[in-house]
Amino acid sequence: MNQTPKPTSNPTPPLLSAFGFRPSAFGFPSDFGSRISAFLLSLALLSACTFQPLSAAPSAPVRIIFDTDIGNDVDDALALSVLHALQTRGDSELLAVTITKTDELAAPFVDAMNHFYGRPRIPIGFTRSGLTNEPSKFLPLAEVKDGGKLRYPHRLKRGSDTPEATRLLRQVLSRQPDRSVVMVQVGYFSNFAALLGTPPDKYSPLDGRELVRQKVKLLSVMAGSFQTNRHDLEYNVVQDLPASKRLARDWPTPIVWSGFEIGIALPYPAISIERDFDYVAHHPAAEAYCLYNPPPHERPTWDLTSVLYAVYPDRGYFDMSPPGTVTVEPDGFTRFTPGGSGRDRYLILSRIQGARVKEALVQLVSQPPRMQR
Ligand SMILES: [Ca+2]
Repeated sequence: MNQTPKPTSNPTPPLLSAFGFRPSAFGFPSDFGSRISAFLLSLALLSACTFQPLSAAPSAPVRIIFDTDIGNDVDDALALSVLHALQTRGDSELLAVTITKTDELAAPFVDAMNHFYGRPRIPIGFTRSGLTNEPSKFLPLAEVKDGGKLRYPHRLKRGSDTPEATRLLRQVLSRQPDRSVVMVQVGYFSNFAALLGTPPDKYSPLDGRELVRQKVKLLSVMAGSFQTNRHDLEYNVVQDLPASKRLARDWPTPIVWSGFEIGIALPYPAISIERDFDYVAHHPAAEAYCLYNPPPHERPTWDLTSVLYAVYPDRGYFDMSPPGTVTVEPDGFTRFTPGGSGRDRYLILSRIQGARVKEALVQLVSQPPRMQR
């Protein structure tokens, strides 16, 4: 008795390559029908892989407002580079940058980076919160001259020459389509909390909270700590604690929190700082990194993660907590309570996702400017 299994009537080959081809399908002139069937199946699979994504309409660039304490840690500068790279790729549009660090060189430094990336007209707003300023290791780069000329050309000389942050936020938000803006906060809570309390003005008949409710679809914030076995008091939360409590209590749109544990699990590779920026004599983000803490130090990428999620929420870079509510406790601890209306979620990172995120961030931070845009 012949124990060799008969070919089934189904011509589907048992093994296909990654592209849908079974190598043997083209190697034997016999069994012509199976060959054609396998070929047609391969074509179908290839079509599905190749053309299906293109049939979807390209999505509009994500409208971003970036609020930063740039000048403290250097991850803010790297995050701003990521935003410019994403805009060059057509995936986001930076509507404005607002600053919570009370250093008069913070706005000139942002202006210098915007000039470096070929976008000198991005509006910049500056806090009037009166918080104590900590000296910066890298903001003086804004004033460095080589041969009598600014190393990083820009126009702004002082932060206080710019509009007050909440005024600029109201002006910019009022011009946007409803529920279209993603606000990214990677520093103190001062500006966005103050925005909630602003009264109607010439830009909008809505108060601040209603204006946010109408124009904003998401707040992506780097703040807090959501490791269940710890009681960390995270820097961004405690610097202006009344503002943090107010925002957590009153913010009217969904919030996604990138906790301390996410960025610290993703140190920026020092080798990238050493090798990936020599396409230009001076790069503001790389130079700021070296002034802050040079290689071989590998700086956590806290602020970059909130930017990446804001623009690519559906790319699987992170997992999400269940919905719940974050409250800021009297000492600044961010307590997450699952359930309820579910305004808040926080990012979760697996080891595999970590490798993907780190690679994406390196590519984006080091992406050269495209000066014509
Ligand atoms: Ca920051």
